[in-house]
This record gives sequence, C-alpha cells and structure tokens, in this order.
Amino acid sequence: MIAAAIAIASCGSAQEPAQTPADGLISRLSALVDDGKIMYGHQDDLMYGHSWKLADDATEYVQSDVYAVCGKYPAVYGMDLGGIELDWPANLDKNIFDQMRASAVAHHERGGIVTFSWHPRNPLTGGDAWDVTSDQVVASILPGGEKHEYFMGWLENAADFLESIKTADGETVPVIWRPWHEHTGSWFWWGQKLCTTEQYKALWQMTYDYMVGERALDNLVWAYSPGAGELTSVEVFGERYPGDEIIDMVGFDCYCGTDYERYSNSMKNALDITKAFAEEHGKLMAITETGHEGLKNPKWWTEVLYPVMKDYPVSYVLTWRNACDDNMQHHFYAPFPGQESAEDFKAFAGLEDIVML
Ligand code: BMA
Repeated sequence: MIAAAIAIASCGSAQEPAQTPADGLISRLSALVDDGKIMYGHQDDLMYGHSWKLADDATEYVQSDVYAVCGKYPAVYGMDLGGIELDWPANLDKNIFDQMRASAVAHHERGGIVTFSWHPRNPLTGGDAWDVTSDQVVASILPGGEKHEYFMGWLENAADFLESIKTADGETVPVIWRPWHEHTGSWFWWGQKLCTTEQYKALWQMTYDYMVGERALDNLVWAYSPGAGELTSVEVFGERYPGDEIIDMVGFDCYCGTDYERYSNSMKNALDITKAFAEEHGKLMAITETGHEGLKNPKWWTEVLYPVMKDYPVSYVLTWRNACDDNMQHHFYAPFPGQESAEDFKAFAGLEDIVML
C-alpha cells in the first residue's frame, strides 16, 4: 500500500477554510513529487484486460492485468467519460458508468488516485470525437452558438457524473480531470486546426465556469495535456493554455512506435518543455498518456521508459488501455501474465521511486 507515502495532508486549523477534496489531492501529489516518487497509472485497469472483461453484474473490482503480473495495482487509475453526454449506460469502450463510478470509489479507498479524460462525440455533426469534418464545432457550442444550449446539457451530464463519485460516507472522491486533451494535433474536433486559440481557451473557460462556478464541484484537479508530437517550444506548449486560474497540472501524451530512440527523444523534448512550463507557472506535471502498443520490446519498462523519465518531477506516468475485444488484441499498453515484457514490468514496478498500490 502507498497510504503512508501519500497520506492526505492534515486539514487546516479552525480559522482556515476547510480543505476541498481537490486541494487535498494536490497536496498528496505535491508531497509525492517532493519525495522523488513517480506513480504508475493504467487506463481502464479494473474494467477489463487483454483477455477478460468485468461481468455486467460485478460489484467487486479486484481483477487487473497489472495486478496479475506484479501483485500490485497501479497507483493511478484512468477512465474516460465518452458517451456520458448522450446518457449512454456504458462509455465508448463499453465500460458501464455505474461500475466506473463504483470502481473509482474502490480504487480511492485502496489509497489510489483516479483520473478521467473525455472523448465526447461531435455535438454539431453527430459523429464521434474524431470527426473533424467541420471546423465550426467549437464555435457552435460557445455562448451564442447554435449548439450552445445543447452542449451545456453535455457538460451537465459530465458534471453530474464527476460529482456523484462518493464513498459510502458521502465523501466526494477527488479526481484529476483532463478534458480537451491532445489539442495541439488535429484529430479531435477541438484540435489545433479545428478552432482558433481564442475559441479553444473559451471552451475551457466555459467548462470551468460551469463545473466550478455554477455547479461548485470541489473535487476536480484540472489537467492540461497537449500532444507531444507538436511541442517544438515552451511557447507552443503555452499557446492555448487556459490559464493559471483554471489549470492545476500540466502534462502531455506521447506514444512509442518501434523506433525507441525516436520515442526517447520526443519524451525528453516534451519533458523538458513541460518541466520548464510547470516551474514557471507553479504547477504539477505528469506524463498523462504514454505506452508502446503491443509491448514488443521485452525490456521496454526498465530500458526505454524508466531511463527517460526518472530524473523529472513527474507525479505519474499513465499507460493506455489493454483492449479485450477480439479484433483489438494488439491494442495493449500494460503487460499481462506471459506477455514478453511482464518480467521487466515487475522489475519496473519494484523500483524504489515507482509507486504502485
Ligand atoms: C484510443 C483507443 C480507442 C479508444 C479511445 C478512448 O486511444 O484506445 O480504441 O476508444 O482511445 O478510450
């Protein structure tokens, strides 16, 4: 357990305002970074794995490919809200929202940290998050746009869900909330070529004003994460940054192909830029998404990933999901028993500065 290492900072004195769940999480994250620790995270870890899927009626969240390999859970558990906007019972990757909520609580109660991204569908065309056929989508949902009222209903659904993640005692679970990610690329409808800098920033402001201003959600740690491929400078990193009043954590998404040297270079570049920006703005930093699809290098964890990140003050590194669908058996980013990088992952998870649960 990491409970001792990431114990929640004690509450303020009687005169000070009570600490919000988000403040408590920021304190935990900062303490870990100060201690030189990096948490390992895995997307959808408790929902399914390479060859299993949680039963629809399951109420316990104990199965995990990562646990099966090393006997420990990831410290950070990522999930995605895609589909919540349309009242779907399950998200875009078939995870039942009620089970996502319950597993987030279970993970929190084990001492872990939860993060949510969001791949909402396209509110203008009706397509998915990757539908970039129109560059008017962000414009259409901002105040005054034809889809504004409609989209506010989507934000309401997302806020309802994030607010509803509570323990049996009624304690709201803090989460790292990471909407509008990889916006430096142009593959999502909120991407670089699909809206102007002002529109992108206005989208964040509208999201924040609604969730924090209007709904008073106090459990969100707000994360900003461009795609690493486009990060040529600290200025590019900050170009569409929504502002210090909104953002608590900065990071980036960076994937590894079969050219490991190329990956190391782009990670180093993104880490240097993110670190400089984080220090300048006094923010936490993380590797919000990474991974090597199919883990074809048996030493990927200790010889590729770890060396490049170990000397940076990153609070966590999250690898993407282990898809279980028959046609997506190649799409995995954490090992499972027997996978060729499993032994190496065990060694990685056992390193002194890597935090697991
Ligand atoms: C992508 C892929 C997709 C998935 C999406 C949202 O990177 O894994 O299969 O639907 O993330 O989780």
